[in-house]
Amino acid sequence: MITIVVPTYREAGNVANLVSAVDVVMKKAQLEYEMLVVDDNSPDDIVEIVAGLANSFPVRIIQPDGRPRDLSLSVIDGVREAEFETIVVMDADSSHPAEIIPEMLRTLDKDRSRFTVGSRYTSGGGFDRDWSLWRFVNSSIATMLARPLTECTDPMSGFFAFDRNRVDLDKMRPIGYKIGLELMVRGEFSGVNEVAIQFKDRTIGMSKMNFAQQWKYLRHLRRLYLYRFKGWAELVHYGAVGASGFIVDVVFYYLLQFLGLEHQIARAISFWPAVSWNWALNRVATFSERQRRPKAKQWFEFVITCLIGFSVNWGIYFALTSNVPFFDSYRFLALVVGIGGASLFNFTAATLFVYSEKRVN
Ligand SMILES: Nc1nc2c(ncn2[C@@H]2O[C@H](COP(=O)(O)OP(=O)(O)OP(=O)(O)O)[C@@H](O)[C@H]2O)c(=O)[nH]1
Ligand SMILES: [Mg+2]
Repeated sequence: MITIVVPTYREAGNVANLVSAVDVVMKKAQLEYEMLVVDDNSPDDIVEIVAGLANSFPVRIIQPDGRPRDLSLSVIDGVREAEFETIVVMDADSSHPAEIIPEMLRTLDKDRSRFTVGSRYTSGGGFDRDWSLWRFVNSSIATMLARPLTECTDPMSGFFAFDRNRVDLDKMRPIGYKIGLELMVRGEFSGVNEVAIQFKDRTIGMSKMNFAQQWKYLRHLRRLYLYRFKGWAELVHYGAVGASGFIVDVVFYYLLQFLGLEHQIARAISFWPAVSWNWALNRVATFSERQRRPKAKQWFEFVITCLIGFSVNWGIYFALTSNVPFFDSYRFLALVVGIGGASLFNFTAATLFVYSEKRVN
C-alpha cells in the first residue's frame, strides 16, 4: 500500500494525464495505492477535476491553508496526511515516468532503511537533450554543489520513494524546491539507492523555476552544509566572512583618507565598521543555525575578543621576529602566522562563547 504525493501549482491541465498514467502502471503491477494531490490553492479548477477523477481512481486532493505557497512544505503536508507508510513523491507535469514506480518500490522494499531516488545521472538515466546550454550549466553546477551532502548522483531529483517512519517531519526545514535533498540529508536513512529515469520536459503549463528559486536553493544548501558539517562548515564560513571584513576595513581606510582624515586616524576608525560587519555576518550567516543572543551584548563581546585576538596577532609577530632569525628575514611570514593564530583564537572564542553554543537543528 502506497501513497503517491503530488505537489501541484497550476497543473489543472496535467493532472488527468498523470492520474490515468499512474493508474495503468499500478494496476499492471498489482499495487494498491492512493494518490494525494497537495495543491497550493491554484487559481484554476483542479479541485473540480480531481473530484471528477475520484469517481474512477483512488485520488484525493488537499489544499493546505494559512502558510505561504511552497513546494517543499506541500510535500511535507502530503506526507503527514498520507494514509500509508510507503511514500512516493513525483511531479504533476509528467516529467517523471510513472512506469518506474514499481521498480522504485521494489528497490525500496529490498532495504526499507534506505531512500530511493529516480535519478537522471545514474547509468541508464537521462533527460531531454534539447536543453539550452544555460539550463544545462545551471543544473550541473546546482547538482555539483549538493554532491558532498549526499551519496546520491542526482540530489536535485523530485522523484523519490521512502518509508515515512524514517523521517521526523518536525526536523525538516527546507527552503525552496529541494525537499528530496532535505529528506536525504536530515532524514534517518542508512543510504540512498538510485533507479535510472528518463526525465521529460513539461509540455503543458508553465515552469516555476526562476532566479528567486535559485537564490533560495543557495540558501538551502548553506543551511544543509552547516547541518551536515557543523563546526567545519562554520570555520570555512568564518574565514570567508573574515576575508570580506578585510575588504570593508581597507575600503574605509582609503575612503576616510579621501575625505581628508589622517592615515593613523583612518586606520583607527576603519576597524569599527569592519568588526561590526564581521559580527553581523557571523550572526546571520556563519552561526545562523544557533540560537540568537541579545545583539548589543554580543557585539560588545565580539569586539573584545577581536581586540584580544589582535594582541595575539601582534604577540606572535613580535615573538617570532625577535626570537627566530628566519622570521626576522621573512617578516611577512611572521605576519601571516600571526593572522592565522589570531583567527583561530577568534573563531574559538566565537564558537564557544560569543555565539550561543546551542544549535537550533
Ligand atoms: N503545492 C505546490 N506545488 C508546486 C509549487 N511550485 C511547483 N509545484 C509543483 O511541483 C512540481 C515541480 O514543479 P515544476 O514547476 O515542474 O518545476 P521544475 O520541474 O523544476 O521545472 P519545469 O518542469 O521546467 O517547470 C510540479 O508538480 C509543480 O506543480 C508550489 O509552490 N506549491
Ligand atoms: Mg517540472
